Amino acid sequence: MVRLLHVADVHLGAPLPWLGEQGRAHRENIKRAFARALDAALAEGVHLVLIAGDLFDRNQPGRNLVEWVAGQLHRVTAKGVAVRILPGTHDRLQPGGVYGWSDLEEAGVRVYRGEGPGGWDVEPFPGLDLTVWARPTVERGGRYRALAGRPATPTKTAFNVGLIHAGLDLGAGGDEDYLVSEAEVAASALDYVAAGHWHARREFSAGATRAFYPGSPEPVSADPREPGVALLVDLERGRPPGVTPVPVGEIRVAGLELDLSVLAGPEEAAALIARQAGDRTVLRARIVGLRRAGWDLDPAALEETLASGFFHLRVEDRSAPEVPAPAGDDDRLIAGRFCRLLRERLEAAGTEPERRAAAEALRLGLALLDGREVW
Ligand SMILES: [Mn+2]
Repeated sequence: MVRLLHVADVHLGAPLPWLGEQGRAHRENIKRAFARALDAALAEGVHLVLIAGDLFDRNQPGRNLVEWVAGQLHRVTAKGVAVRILPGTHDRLQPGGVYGWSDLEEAGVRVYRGEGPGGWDVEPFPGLDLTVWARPTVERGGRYRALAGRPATPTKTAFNVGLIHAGLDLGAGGDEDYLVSEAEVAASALDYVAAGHWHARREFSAGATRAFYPGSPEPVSADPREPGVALLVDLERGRPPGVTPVPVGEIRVAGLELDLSVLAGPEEAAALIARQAGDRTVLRARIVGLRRAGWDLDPAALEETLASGFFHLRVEDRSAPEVPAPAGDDDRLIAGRFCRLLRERLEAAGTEPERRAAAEALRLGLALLDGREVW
C-alpha cells in the first residue's frame, strides 16, 4: 500500500483584513494547522506529501516565513518522506518569486516547474510503483484545461496520481486560469487527482478516478465552513483509493441572519448571537428586515459587548427603519406610494421567500429613494 498526504491552499502569510485585529493571531493558526498536517504525515506513515498550490498567499512572502516553512518541511524529508510542491495561483512560478529561492530545495523538497512537454512534470517514484503528473500554474489568463495534454511515460506504474490547481468546471464558465471537469477526471485514467484552488473541501470523483479538494486548513475568507483538514490517501492494488480527512484546523466560520420582522426585540438579537459563542468561532451576523420604532439596535455596540466570546465577531446592519404610517402612506409622494405597494406585497406574501423578497425590496427601495448607497 502507498499512503499520501494531500494538502492545498494553506495561504501562509495571508493578510486577512476581514479578521481585523485578529489577523495576526489567525496567521499563527494557519502556521499551526500546516505544522499539524506535517505531524500527521509523520504519525501516519505517509510516503509522499503533495501540496496542491497556494502554500503561500503571495509570491514574495517574508524571509522569516519561508525559513520557517523550510524548517517544517525538513522535519518530514529528514525522515525519508518525499515532499512535492505545486505552485498555485497565489504563489505561481515567476521570476524573483518564492520558488526561485533556494530554501525549499535545500530542505529536500522538489517544486514542480512544468518543464516537461505541455507544461507537465512527470515524476516516477520507482520504490512506490507510482507516478505523479503535476501541472503547475505558470501564467495567468490561460484558461487551460488542467488535465489536458498529459504526456505518456515510458514506464507504467501501478499507481498514477495527478496534481493540479484548478477551478471545478460546473458548466457556468468563469475566469479561472485552469479548469477541470468531472468528465475529464473520468477520462484521465488516474487513480487519484490531488487538486487545489477551492477553499472548501469537496469531492469530484468520476468514473474510476477519485478526485478531491481538501480545502484550506484554516479559513482564509469569511465564507461559512467547518475547521479544515488534510487528506490521507491510501492506494492499494485492485481497489479504489481510500480517502480519510485528518482534522488540522481549529477555526470555524459561521453565518447568522437576524431577521427583525420575526424577532421579539433587540434583546433576542443579542441572545441569538451569544448562543453561537466559542473561542474558535468566527461569526458574521447580519441584521436584516424592518426595524420597528424604538428598537435600539446598534451593531457596533453588539460587537463590543459580545466579541469576547468569539475568535472574531462581525455584526453587519442591513436593516431599514420602518417608515411611520402617516408620512409613508401619503400617496402623493413616490416614497409613500412605493411603501404602500410593498406593504401590500408583504401582507399578501404566501411564502417565507416571497415575504423576505418584499421586505428586502422595501428596504433597498427606501434607501435608494433616500439617496443612500445600497448593496
Ligand atoms: Mn487558494
